[in-house]
Amino acid sequence: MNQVSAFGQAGSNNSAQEVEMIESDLFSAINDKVNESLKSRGKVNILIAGKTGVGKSTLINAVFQGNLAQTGQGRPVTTQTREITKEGIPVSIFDTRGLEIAEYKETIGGLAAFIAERNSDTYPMKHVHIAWVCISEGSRRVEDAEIALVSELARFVPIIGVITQAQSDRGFKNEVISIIPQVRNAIRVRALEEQLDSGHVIPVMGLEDLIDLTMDLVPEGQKNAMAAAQKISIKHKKERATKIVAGAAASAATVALSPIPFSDAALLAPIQVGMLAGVSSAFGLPVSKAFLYTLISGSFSAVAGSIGGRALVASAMKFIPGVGTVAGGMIAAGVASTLTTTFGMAYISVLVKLMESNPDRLPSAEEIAASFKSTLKSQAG
Ligand SMILES: Nc1nc2c(ncn2[C@@H]2O[C@H](COP(=O)(O)OP(=O)(O)O)[C@@H](O)[C@H]2O)c(=O)[nH]1
Ligand SMILES: [Mg+2]
Repeated sequence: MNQVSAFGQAGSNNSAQEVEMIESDLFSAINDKVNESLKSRGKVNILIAGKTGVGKSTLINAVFQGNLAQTGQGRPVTTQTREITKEGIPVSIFDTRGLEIAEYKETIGGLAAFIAERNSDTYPMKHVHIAWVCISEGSRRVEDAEIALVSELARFVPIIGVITQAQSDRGFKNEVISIIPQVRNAIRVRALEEQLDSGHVIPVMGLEDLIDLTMDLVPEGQKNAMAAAQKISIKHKKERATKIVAGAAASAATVALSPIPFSDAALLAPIQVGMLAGVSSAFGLPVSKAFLYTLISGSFSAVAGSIGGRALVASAMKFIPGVGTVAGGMIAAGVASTLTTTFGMAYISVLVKLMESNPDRLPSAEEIAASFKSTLKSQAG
């Protein structure tokens, strides 16, 4: 059996009672999976430290979704540190300045105490997971405050040296690494494109390298959140989402092995709904019940074809590959897993395509549903 036949079977006539059952299952699956996917995605906490004016806010806006530094909510956590957050974006930025002031030791002491406390919490989502220490290239100087900050923080958290407003290295990067060897690496970034006097425009640079290294250094439990919160690398979103699909495929195979007849549909649907929720959240989409509802009902209506009205959403359940076999009872483990993979990868390809074609904003639920619908339609033949 392939996906085509799964869709084919979906047209099989179910009694009204059966449709109702499926509908309520679908709603409870959506409810559960929205919460579950957000919970399992968690949140990543990033400290971004540097002197005022080095370009921290500009970097934050260039890297994260939602114009975070301008529009996020800030809340003081130490005298020189604000925690910036924004609803729906799974990151907390600890924006630290005050390295330029004479009493920088106080700044650093307060910050270290704050991180020490956070990172001794038993709950990993509380921890500060990584620090970006920003030094502007133009200054060509590593200050005592920066040296002191890094040596203090390196006890608690991996540190990346970020050389901001980069234009010409002339050995400064190696200097940074040799003066503060506790940094895992130093990365030269330019968060804004630059108009040179010659009229040349030099493009933004280094942000992908910064995200690659950050993805490497944050704990496994924070990688999905990091992939979701950043807007630089679709590659990382895709990689994390692919892992979620693989997990769902494995769960689907396990369910299909279950010896209880007729249980497959009921058990596979939540897995597949959960997979859609998980993939969406890895891509940084605002996962909500309404979003999933639009996605599922919208996507499957194409394939549902003749079925109209209220039965549409109910029947959506049956168009989830594998679930359509409800009438037939059990399906083979290999089939359940293959169908789940095909379905999940189709969804990922839709999101990648939409995000690549419009990198400046997130696609809406309706756009995603429409595109997913046409992809599924073409796959179903
Ligand atoms: N040309 C250029 N200007 C930058 C860059 N990053 C920051 N800036 C400018 O530097 C100034 C200070 O940046 P800001 O992000 O506010 O620094 P913060 O105090 O560290 O948050 C602003 O005028 C930014 O526009 C960059 O990569 N290139
Ligand atoms: Mg700032």
